[in-house]
Amino acid sequence: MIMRFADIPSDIILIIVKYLSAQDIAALAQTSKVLHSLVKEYGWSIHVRCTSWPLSWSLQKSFAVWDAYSIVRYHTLTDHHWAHHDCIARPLSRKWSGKLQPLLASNASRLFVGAGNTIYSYAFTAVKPGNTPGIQFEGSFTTTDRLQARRDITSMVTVPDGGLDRTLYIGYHDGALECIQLPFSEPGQERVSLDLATRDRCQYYGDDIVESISTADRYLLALSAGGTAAFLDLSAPSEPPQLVDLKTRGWAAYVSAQGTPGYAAFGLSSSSPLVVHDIQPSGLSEIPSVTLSSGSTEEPRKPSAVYGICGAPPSFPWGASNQIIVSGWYDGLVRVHDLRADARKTSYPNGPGALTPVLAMYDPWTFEPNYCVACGGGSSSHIAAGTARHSVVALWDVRNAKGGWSVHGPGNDSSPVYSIILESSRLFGATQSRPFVLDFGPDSREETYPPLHFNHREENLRKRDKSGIGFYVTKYSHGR
Ligand SMILES: *[C@@H]1O[C@H](CO)[C@@H](O)[C@H](O)[C@H]1NC(C)=O
Ligand SMILES: CC(=O)N[C@H]1CO[C@H](CO)[C@@H](O)[C@@H]1O
Repeated sequence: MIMRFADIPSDIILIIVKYLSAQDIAALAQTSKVLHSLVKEYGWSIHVRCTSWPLSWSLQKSFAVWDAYSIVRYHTLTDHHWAHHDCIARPLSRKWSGKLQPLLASNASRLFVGAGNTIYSYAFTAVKPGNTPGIQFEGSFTTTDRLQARRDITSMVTVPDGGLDRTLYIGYHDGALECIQLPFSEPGQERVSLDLATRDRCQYYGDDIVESISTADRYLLALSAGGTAAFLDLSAPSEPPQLVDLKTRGWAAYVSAQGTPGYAAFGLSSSSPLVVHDIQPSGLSEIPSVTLSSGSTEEPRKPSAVYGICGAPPSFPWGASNQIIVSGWYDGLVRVHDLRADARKTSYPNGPGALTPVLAMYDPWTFEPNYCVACGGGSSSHIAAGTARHSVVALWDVRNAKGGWSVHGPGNDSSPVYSIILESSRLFGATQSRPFVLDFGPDSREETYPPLHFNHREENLRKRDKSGIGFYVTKYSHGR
């Protein structure tokens, strides 16, 4: 007996839908009125449930109220824009005076920019389908009354605070670490002074710079420039932190709490600049369990430095795993190590094993150090690196790592990109002069972003892009 497709019961079709791509489901919906309404009613929501989507803090509030079709449409158009290197480049504020080393942090409600003694807060707006979620300037806060390099913010992360989404851990140049809950203020109010009397500043490092902070679940890990790690359990706030001396210049800390054991990864200046310490029930291990090597076979290993470390998102193409570590190196390479790989070469007896990278990438046109790395983007398959010069962000799709490309930030500052956050459709970055966004999502409008007030010196921000919303920026591909 020949069964016609139209005779297949709807519940069977909906089981098949689970395995289809968005494009296939859209094609299915075009074949008949019955299938069109079946897809409209159930198909898209099944697809949304069965797909592991890229993380997007700035979209989360809108997606919570959007219908399934609108969410799939947004992601599909975003992935298409990523594939075509098509984004809107836009500054989020006017140029700062002086050269700052800003930091970015975000949660489901806000993007925070810490620069000098100021924390700028940008709120993510919830919008109806067909619009794109906005990023609006909310206000700014100052951590000291006077501008003083010693009091500058040098590291910053968000921590869960029961949904208020206004709590940050901040590390300073003078060695202080503090937890700040930003107060509510009038919208748009600038430079609201944070009352020092009510703040709880801890000084675990003496006057050593707090170079990097990372947090996961209940753990907070801070690393000083002098190479001391402070490991805190936020669920036991009265306990003093565990201090681990890494005995070399410290740059980057990254903590992962999922899986057993969790671990801390450190970026250092050393001949073994990237090391992993396990988190044991008794605390952070004093010695590394594995060193992550550059992959170079030269012996002895040349000293290098690792400035940025991140993990992979749950929807990464290699599978959800906390065992993937992405790092940005001084020698211009971005390396990816997989702790699951068993090709550990023990280079010195009784020492920790050394793991070689599973992937290494670089921008062949500028061998600049990488200051920061992030993972996510379209299809969750991208790695981004903020490089040391010309506000260049380098991007690679791990499914085709040879096809990388780079883009200069809007304003084209002759500055490093100090900090980046990568979501599905948006890359937030910050140079010495300004925070900016590269937006790969659809439907952006002028009102999506904070209004721009330029001063006459910003000649690199005169030329608008073809959308008229962003600015013309230089892009180039890494291939010949
Ligand atoms: C940005 O700077 C680079 C090099 O510094 C230059 O090649 C490029 O043309 C500039 N792009 C724009 C849009 O000004
Ligand atoms: C990047 C980051 O730390 N995001 C946090 C923002 O806040 C949410 C809760 O609202 C946390 O789950 C995220 O981890």
